Amino acid sequence: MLVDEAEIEVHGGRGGNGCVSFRREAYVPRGGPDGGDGGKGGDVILAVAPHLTTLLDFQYKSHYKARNGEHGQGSHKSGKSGKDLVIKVPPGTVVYDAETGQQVADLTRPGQKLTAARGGDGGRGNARFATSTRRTPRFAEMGQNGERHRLRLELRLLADVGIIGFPNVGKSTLISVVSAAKPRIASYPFTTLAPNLGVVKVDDGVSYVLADMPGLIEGAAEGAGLGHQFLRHVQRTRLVIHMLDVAGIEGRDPLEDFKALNAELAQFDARLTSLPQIVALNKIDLPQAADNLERCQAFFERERLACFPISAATTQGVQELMRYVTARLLELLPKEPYARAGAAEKVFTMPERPARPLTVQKAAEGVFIVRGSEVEEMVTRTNLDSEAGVAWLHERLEKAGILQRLEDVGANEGDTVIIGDTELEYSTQGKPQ
Ligand SMILES: Nc1nc2c(ncn2[C@@H]2O[C@H](COP(=O)(O)OP(=O)(O)OP(=O)(O)O)[C@@H](O)[C@H]2O)c(=O)[nH]1
Ligand SMILES: [Mg+2]
Repeated sequence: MLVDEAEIEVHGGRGGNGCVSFRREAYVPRGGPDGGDGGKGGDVILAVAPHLTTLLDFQYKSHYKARNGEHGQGSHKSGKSGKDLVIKVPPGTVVYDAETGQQVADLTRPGQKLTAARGGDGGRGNARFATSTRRTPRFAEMGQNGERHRLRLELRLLADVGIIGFPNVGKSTLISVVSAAKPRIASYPFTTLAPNLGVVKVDDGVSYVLADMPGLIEGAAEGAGLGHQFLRHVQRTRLVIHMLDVAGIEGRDPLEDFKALNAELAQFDARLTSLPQIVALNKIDLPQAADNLERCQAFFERERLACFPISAATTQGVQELMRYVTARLLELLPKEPYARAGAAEKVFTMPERPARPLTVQKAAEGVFIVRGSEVEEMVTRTNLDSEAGVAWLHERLEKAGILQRLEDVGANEGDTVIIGDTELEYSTQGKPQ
């Protein structure tokens, strides 16, 4: 079964921590700071792999994390960057941010990529914090957390032509006679559970992809039957062969089917109604077909729609149908050379999340809550186990005016201040470094 939807979580690697270190040399009692920077965390990247056709792998593994950056070391040695994690996806994968629902990438061609979760920056080593007034910084910056995103992947097959129709009208039979595809064919409805792709070869070396869709029924746009989840594959096609069982062997009327199915397409996505349709009146080998054939042909003539009486089973009329389909398709194809490979490389990136503004609030007696992207980042990049680290944080909170804001809302020495996930003690006195 073709798996065409998946949800995954991607997590960029954490940046390595900066290092606190001082040069040690014989006869030099107090060397200068020489702690190196941490390495950058690896990115998680989605890349198109042309040989893949399903999202099946994501059923078994849904969490992906790139490698962390290595910590910096003494003697100004930087940590190594974490390796990127490349996840391969089939061409036709549309990626959404699962939290916002926003489409972030449409990965159709080899060479296209999405940087799905950036790795965090490495922390700066203490050598970077030396100034004329602070010769021996005993703190360094911690690595930044990697980005984390939940993504929804949706596979939309890249077929040029789709065959649509009610169950059992003969769609799979047609693809089996015009391409090398070998779908299951049976005399009961809903035989096709997932689209089958077949390549149709045209005389002069051109070929195109034909997709046999699972049977659609009324209510499909709302989820009835099996067809609903496959309607989106129709969105990708350039034209559709709308197949009718003109023998009406299921006891249905072919023209009623035609109208009902188009109503479903319109309801699912209004743009689908603008796709060119070519009608195939199938099963003309059966005697009952004669009753409907003339009526149907007259109807489509009035509608100015090309229609072809065929028998997919005996292949009568199939060649004429496919010749016409090919000719229409070639008209519709973009003028650029018809080749999917070698197309321009493109790297998609995740949209920036808006920075959360600074807020400083009194939550309860003696408890204050500070929020905001920038201030929370300050805290996560501080080594709170180190006294010098805490003093450095204090210095930055003061510079950013946050201590003043806390005082304004009534914070007193010794009160609790919660910044992001971290609980701190309010103090107006910075500690010596
Ligand atoms: N007599 C006759 N039978 C046909 C013709 N085309 C298909 N059939 C038969 O109709 C039945 C359904 O054919 P399929 O090709 O499986 O139909 P489908 O539209 O793919 O059906 P779903 O996958 O269920 O939507 C099978 O028993 C076929 O042998 C035809 O031209 N003439
Ligand atoms: Mg079928």
